Amino acid sequence: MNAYAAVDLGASSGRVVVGRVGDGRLDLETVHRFPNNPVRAGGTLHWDVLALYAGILDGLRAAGPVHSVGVDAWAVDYGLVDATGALLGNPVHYRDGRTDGWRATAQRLGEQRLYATTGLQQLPFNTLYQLTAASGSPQLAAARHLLLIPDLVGYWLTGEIGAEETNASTTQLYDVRARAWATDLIADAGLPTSLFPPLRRPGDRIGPVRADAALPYPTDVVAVGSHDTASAVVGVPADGPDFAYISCGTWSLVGVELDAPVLTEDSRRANFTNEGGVDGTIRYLRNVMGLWLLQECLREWGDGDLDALLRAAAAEPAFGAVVDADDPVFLPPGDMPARIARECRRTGQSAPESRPALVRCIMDSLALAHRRAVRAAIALSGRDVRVVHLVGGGARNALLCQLTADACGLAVVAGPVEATAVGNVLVQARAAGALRGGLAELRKLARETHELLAYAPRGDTAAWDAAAGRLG
Ligand code: ADP
Ligand code: LRH
Repeated sequence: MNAYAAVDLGASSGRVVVGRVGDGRLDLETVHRFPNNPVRAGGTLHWDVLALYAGILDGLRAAGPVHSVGVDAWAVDYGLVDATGALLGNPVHYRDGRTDGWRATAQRLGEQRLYATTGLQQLPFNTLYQLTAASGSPQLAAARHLLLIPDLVGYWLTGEIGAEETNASTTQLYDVRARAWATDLIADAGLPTSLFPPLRRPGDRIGPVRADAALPYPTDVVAVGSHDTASAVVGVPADGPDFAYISCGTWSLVGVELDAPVLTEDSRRANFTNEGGVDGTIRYLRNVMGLWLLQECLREWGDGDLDALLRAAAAEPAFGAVVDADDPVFLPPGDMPARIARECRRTGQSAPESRPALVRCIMDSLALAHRRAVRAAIALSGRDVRVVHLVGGGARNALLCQLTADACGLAVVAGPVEATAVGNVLVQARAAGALRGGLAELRKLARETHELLAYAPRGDTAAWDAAAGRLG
């Protein structure tokens, strides 16, 4: 069996997972996990990208000989490198406030034109708005190449410059139908088109790992769905096309897989995105604020025992208070319990009085947001949905899985927790010729090699309708 290393950088942690593929088997082993702790310095929130790279190298050393390495990470963020290849400043975190004036840029370029070209949802941190916020800066003036986070890691590992297309599709500077950089839009945004590297597709070989990485074995880097959500969607263990997915970690990415983008006015107004998937598919989805709400409360409370807290939350009465999880007020870091309490009071509810009650409020609110996004995805795409696949770290949260099934009125199948690494490894194995077929064949292997948990809806629809009504 060949071994492949999946480097998966999430907003809350990074990991290196070794996947062994062959004879109908897919064995995964997480060989290294490291924290991803953003750092505020000089008034700006940064990713600690060198600490992440050090974690990646440690993980690849621990992995032992692998046929290839694939790198995926969160979307939209980037490093700028100059003509000598030097990184110009630390990549800025998408939760930094520098893009607060994004709407003026959107209006100048035309919101309808932006959607018609890129199919992308409006999020304040889209690469377009990060770049326009940085316009006139010395870094941008000195920049020769823009490298999205997985492409930056690929560059350090191989010396090769490029942009993998699933992640390029999240920049709002990529033409979703032409599958090419939207050069007119880039120029109209006042950005040099030369910044944007040649595109590569999942499965393309990027190059051999350089001696400089000091790995104890030779190997190649191969492009995967380098947007973590694109790899997670490959790892969804669906049987047939009539499924919705929730890739549930720091964010919940909620949607369906389509063959072509939906660029209607209704879709634009619902802020649904058409991101590029592996094999030319479209990930038609919405960003729901996700377990970020819980992560930030835990950070405030000094972490603690998550299992015990979730058990206590399950014993709390349902719908004590609910908030609109998607409210942009929750986007920045810090002060989360107080912000949630404020939102409860602002909407005429009493704020949760204990930690378990607050966690229950988050779980009910996330389940409601999942329901809203699943229903909108179905209505806007016309896709039949029989089952909701919930993958990522959230698949470990039985309360959230059950509440999501109840709220959606659909069966939820939970797992794999490491769907992103699964999708990353499967695409590498196919590129190596060890697997054949399309996404259905790759998913069959994910399904047959992972324990999945099914949650049936418990039928209290009226209560969920009433709770949804409270959000307006
Ligand atoms: P990301 O890739 O965005 O960093 P993950 O997919 O790794 O996120 O998911 C992380 C989340 O998974 C955590 O914030 C936590 O809420 C949830 N999680 C992880 N382990 C458990 C567990 N044992 N029980 C419940 N939830 C868990
Ligand atoms: C999830 C994710 C998501 C993006 C966000 C920035 O990790 O990639 O798909 O919208 O991070």
